[in-house]
Formats: sequence, C-alpha cells, structure tokens
Amino acid sequence: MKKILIANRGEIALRIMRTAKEMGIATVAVYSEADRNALFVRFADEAILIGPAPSNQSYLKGEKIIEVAKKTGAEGIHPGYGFLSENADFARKVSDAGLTLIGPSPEAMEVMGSKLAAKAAVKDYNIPLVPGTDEAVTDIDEAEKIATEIGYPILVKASAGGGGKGMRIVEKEKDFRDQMDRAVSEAVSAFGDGSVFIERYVGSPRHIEIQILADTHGNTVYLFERECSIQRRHQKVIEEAPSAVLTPELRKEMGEAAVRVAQACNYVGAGTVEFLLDEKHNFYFLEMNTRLQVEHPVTEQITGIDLVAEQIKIARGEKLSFGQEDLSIQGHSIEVRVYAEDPTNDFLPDIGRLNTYVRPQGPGIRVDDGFEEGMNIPIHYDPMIAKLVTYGKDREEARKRMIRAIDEYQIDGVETTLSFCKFALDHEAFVSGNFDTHFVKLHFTPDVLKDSRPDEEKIAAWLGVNILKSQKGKAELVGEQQGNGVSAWKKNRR
Ligand code: MV4
Repeated sequence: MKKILIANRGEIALRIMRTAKEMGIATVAVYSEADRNALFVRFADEAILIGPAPSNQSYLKGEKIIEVAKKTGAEGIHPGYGFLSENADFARKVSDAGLTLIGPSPEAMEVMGSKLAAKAAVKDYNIPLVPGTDEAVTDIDEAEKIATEIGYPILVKASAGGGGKGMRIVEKEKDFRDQMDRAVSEAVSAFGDGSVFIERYVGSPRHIEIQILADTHGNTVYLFERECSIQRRHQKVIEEAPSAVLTPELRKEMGEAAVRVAQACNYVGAGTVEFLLDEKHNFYFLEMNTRLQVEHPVTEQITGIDLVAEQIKIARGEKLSFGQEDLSIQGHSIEVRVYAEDPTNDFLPDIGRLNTYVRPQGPGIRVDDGFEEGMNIPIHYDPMIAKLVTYGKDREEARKRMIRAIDEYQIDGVETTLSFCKFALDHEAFVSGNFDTHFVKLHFTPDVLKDSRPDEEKIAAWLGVNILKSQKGKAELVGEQQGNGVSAWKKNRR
C-alpha cells in the first residue's frame, strides 16, 4: 500500500495521515465545501472536493469516495470513525472495486451491528451476558414471564439500537406491556426494525471496553481496557486507561473474553469490545464496535502501540509483530473531549470563530485536533474541537497533568466543555476512582461552574489594579498592544 484515501475529516483525518506519513504512505483527503481551509486538507498529499457541507452530500457519499480512490490510485481507504466506518454496504463496495478497506469485513460489521446477532454469535464462546432473552420478543406473554423471572427493573433494548438509542427501563410488572409496545414502535420508527429484547437492568454499571487487534493469520490480542464511565447522555466525556478498579486477574479475564468475542465473528483489524461492570465486579458483554474509536489514544499511550499503524499493517496482510506476552501497561493516560458546547447552558453546541486558540504543551501532553486559531467551527458536523490526552507514570500524575493542561488551554470565541472537564477531574469521586455511568447526573449542575466566576472577576479586578500600579504610565501602551478594545483578561479567559 503506497497510497491511501482517508474517508473522514478533522482531527481523525489528521491523526490517520500522520501515521501514514511516518510509514511512507501517500495520503488523499476528500473534503466538503465547509472544509476547504481545514488543516487536514492541507496536510494531505492530494485533496479532492467531493461535495457540499452536509455529510449526506459529502462524507457519506460512498460511491463518490470510491471513485476518487480509483482516480487517484489509492489502494486503501481508511474510514476513521463515524460516517461510513461501520457501514457494511460501503465495506462491500470498497472490496468490489478492488480496493482494501482498512477495517474489518462487512460480515463482522453486520453481525456486530445487530445486538441480537452479536449475542447469537458469541453463544458458544463462554461470554458472560446480562440475563435476559437472546432472541427478539415475539410473544408478549412469554416475555412478561421471563421479565418476572429476571426481576424488575428490566431494560427493553432495540436490537438495531446503539449509543443508548432504543432503550427503555421498566420499573414494575404492571408497566411491562405498555413499555414494550412503546419500545417496539420506537424501534420501528427509528431503525426500521422493531426487534427488541429484554435484559436485567444493571443499576450502577461502569462502562469498560477492551481494545483488540486481530490479523489475517488468526492472531488476536487484547490491548487492555479503557474506562469510559464518565459520559453525559451517552456521549463520552472523559476516558482513561487503565481503569482504576480492574485487578490484574479481572483484566486478564475480560481481555480473554474480548478476544473470544472477536474470534466469534472472525474479526480482523482493530476493534473494541464493550462490557458493563457491576458493583460486584461481574462483567457482561454488551456489544462490539467495529472501528477505531475516538478514545484510542489512551490505549496508545499506555501500550506504546500506534493503533492506526497496526490497522494499516493488518490491512496489508502482515502478521502482528507482537503476541499477548509482549504487551504490558506502562503508566496511565487520561483523555478529555473538548467540545464547542456550553456546559452552563445544557451543553448547547456553540458554533463560531476560534478567536484565540492556544494548545497546552509540555511533558506528557498530546492534543489531537483539526483546528487553528481564526478558523470557524462548522455547524454541519460533530462539535468536538479536540481530544486532550495526558500521560503520567501513574493515575495521579496523569490527572494533575490534565488539570494543568486544561488551565493552559486558551480557547476564546466559542464556549467549550473544558471547565466541565476540570470540574470532573477535581471531583472527589473521580480522584478516588469510585464512580459509575451516573457520575455526571449525580454530581454535575451548571452552578458548580458559575460558582467560580465571581472569584475570577475578583482576581481580574485585583490584577488590573496591580498592573496599573506597577506600570504607571505604561498602562496605555498595554491597552494599545492588545488592540480592538479587548483586554488581556478577556482574551485569556477560558
Ligand atoms: C445496559 C445498562 C444497564 N443494564 N444494559 C447504554 C448504551 C448501550 N451500549 C448499552 N447501555 C446500557 N446498557 C443493562 N442490561 C446501562 C446502559 C447504560 C450505559 C452503558 C454504558 C455507558 C453509559 C451508559 C449510560 C446509561 C446506560
């Protein structure tokens, strides 16, 4: 593979191209009209405009993208995450065109795209599942009996759902029929597939996922876990590796289970196996994500392995150059997702121009982003500005480094979730590692951020007075240097 096309945009397109460059592989970017001036377009060796801003007229145009790959002589296509990355039809069209998708087979995508098919696939592989039905509910009387056996509350899930869509909690037996009816009609309208199943509701779970790599020669390894419990409405906010609660024994057990899940669907490439971990540290397989994930950097930091490079080598048919015994965890890594959203206003996306954009630097910091100062955040796509990743010899070093990095990050022009991330990292529950998927709901209200503002203003006033005192006469010059009436304080405020 001498040239690859990246069927994605922004920070992930850049991330993939950086590795390709290191491997001596030329890169082709495809971009929409909204991304004409984007960094990833300039970073690529070639860049082809594929359509207007809306994704369905650009980044989701599979056939157009394949056409560009053929025209430019790209042999492989990396789909990144989101967009076409888990689209089995696209994967099939890529291989029908004589190109290589840097990702798993369409069959594996299909099996894991359906929760019920995924459960069926792992049936004979000794994988722990949450107690429930393993087939779509067709007989409501039968289902009600099973629900009573499992015990309430139970959860109704749409087979075609994902990311929390198509789930309903049923608290009591008397609500069962009504909630089932609603769940089915919701699933029909949202996914065009009314298949639902039921599970025991695990009340306070952690979300732990295992990174796996599988080559085309039958070798599969796990690259340990990522703890992703700190999320808000199914949107992950903070991820870390390793988890603060896994013992070496549990880590091995979950890792080996994840490898069996991969084997159950003849998985090839990089993939992630999601588990729920309950309060007693029982784990249950939920689903498998058949793509590279946003939070992959924390795994790269603690294992020293470039997951994109491994994806490319696997796609070239190479054998994994390491076995399970060669892998170990070194240190600790935390990632926060920096979104252009206002945490004091229900996380409303805040589009606009990055008037100030200065990244944190220094030891143990990695910023994966796709923007520069002066650029606009387009409204058409995910509002993620950056992934801020820290690394430390242990959890506490990585955590303190993250707080330092957040303090150093200067973003002005749009509201961001940085203040919210800092709140979470400072919270006793995060510090102790004693949290679950309810962390945000349990601990966050907008006033925890507003509280710090009067102090900031006081400090600003104090600073202002003291700068004036110490610089008598130079004060006007300072004002001039800042220009356009924007004070240094305003400029630097985050
Ligand atoms: C569950 C659960 C509790 N019990 N299943 C949410 C997304 C989807 N991947 C599965 N999800 C859940 N399934 C049972 N039987 C709780 C969740 C859940 C969750 C899981 C992972 C991360 C965040 C979550 C937030 C709310 C609910």
